[in-house]
Amino acid sequence: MKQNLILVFFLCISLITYAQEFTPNYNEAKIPDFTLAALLESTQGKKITSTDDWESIRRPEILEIFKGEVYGNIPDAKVKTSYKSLESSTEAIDGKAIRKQVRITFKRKGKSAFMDLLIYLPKQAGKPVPIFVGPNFYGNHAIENDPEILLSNSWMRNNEGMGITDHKATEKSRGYNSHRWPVSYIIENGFGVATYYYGDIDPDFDDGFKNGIHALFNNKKNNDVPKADAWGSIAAWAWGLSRAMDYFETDSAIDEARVAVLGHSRLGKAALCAAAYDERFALVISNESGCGGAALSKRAYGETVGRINRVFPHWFCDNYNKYNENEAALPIDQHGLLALVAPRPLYVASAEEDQWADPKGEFLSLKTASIVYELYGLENLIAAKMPPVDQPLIQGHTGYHIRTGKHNVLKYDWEQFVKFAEMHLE
Ligand code: GTR
Repeated sequence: MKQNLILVFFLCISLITYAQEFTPNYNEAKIPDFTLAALLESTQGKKITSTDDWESIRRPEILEIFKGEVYGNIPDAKVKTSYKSLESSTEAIDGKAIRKQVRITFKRKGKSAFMDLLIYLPKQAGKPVPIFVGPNFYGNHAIENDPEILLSNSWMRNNEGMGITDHKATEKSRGYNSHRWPVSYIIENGFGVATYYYGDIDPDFDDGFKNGIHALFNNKKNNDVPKADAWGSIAAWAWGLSRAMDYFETDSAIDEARVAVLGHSRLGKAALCAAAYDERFALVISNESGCGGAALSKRAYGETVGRINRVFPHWFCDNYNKYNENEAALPIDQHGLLALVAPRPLYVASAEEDQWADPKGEFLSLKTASIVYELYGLENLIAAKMPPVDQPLIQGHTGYHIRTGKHNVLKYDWEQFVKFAEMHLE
């Protein structure tokens, strides 16, 4: 009897595992037929023919869908914010740059959280500079081999290669990701660059909203159970970007009207979310943001909504689970998110070997969103074909490239981002 029970138990476990096993589709012929929601038609069926109608009717409708069904709503409640300079220097990056490390502390109802913003600015600017801002994966100290960057003490995903065990960073990770952040190159081109460690705002694991910035907004009455449309981690990381923007507004060396927000992968999703929710960002760059970022979900190519929600249950709001293996029911696809960026310049980057993120789905999403740029009378990608690898396509306010290689951010990607930003922010 006991043996039979054990057998039944293992049978159940293997059935559950089998049911959850995921085989991505990489075959264009197997993509389901799908229809994308019309961007220029309201839910009531009204044709959107002017930018006024877009801004007053359709854009708010689409934004509400992303807040209610995808990334979740950021609470309205105010937090008390203060800034403290932790360190600064006018001799950074071989004397070419100013470095600032600013702690932004958030307080609410007796709880507090913080994010440390690392900023490099070109030295001889003579006027407020345009700046790139994006979150980073392994602490500010990992983005540049600069001994003065404060080593992060925040919870971190373990990474053997970087010497991160027990969720704590060590000196070994200093500068480890500098290939993703060519600070010197950015500075030489007249831009500032700022970053914060994403785990300061929300450690990247499912903790039921107990830590990071979520903790400040927990609703005790609700026994800390978030509502189905409450913000997940991506919206929290986006919130952090908006707090960086608040800081820029107080720093006279930075031109807050020329801020380019960018992110890679899950942080690319966060950058797009930030730009959709907060219109102060002047230019947006998505690097290989894939599923739940720039890519069309209804293609279900590579990573899918169901798979992302199961593996990363804390990233999106709970309502997003409705679309697991059910993309057809999505009231809007990710082209709607890109459209929310319009008319601000928008660049989407893919990599050939990053099929998991569906490069073609990222391109088609941008192309479809271009109809809103057209409404603004701006040159766009609406009639464009997907360009060959390593041949960036920039048409007015929209840009796209697919480069050779893997899921990563390389100097090549930054060269295109800087070129695009020079066209629009300089
Ligand atoms: C993957 C995830 C992707 C992407 C990536 C990353 O595991 O499936 O959606 O976000 O992580 O952020 O590196």
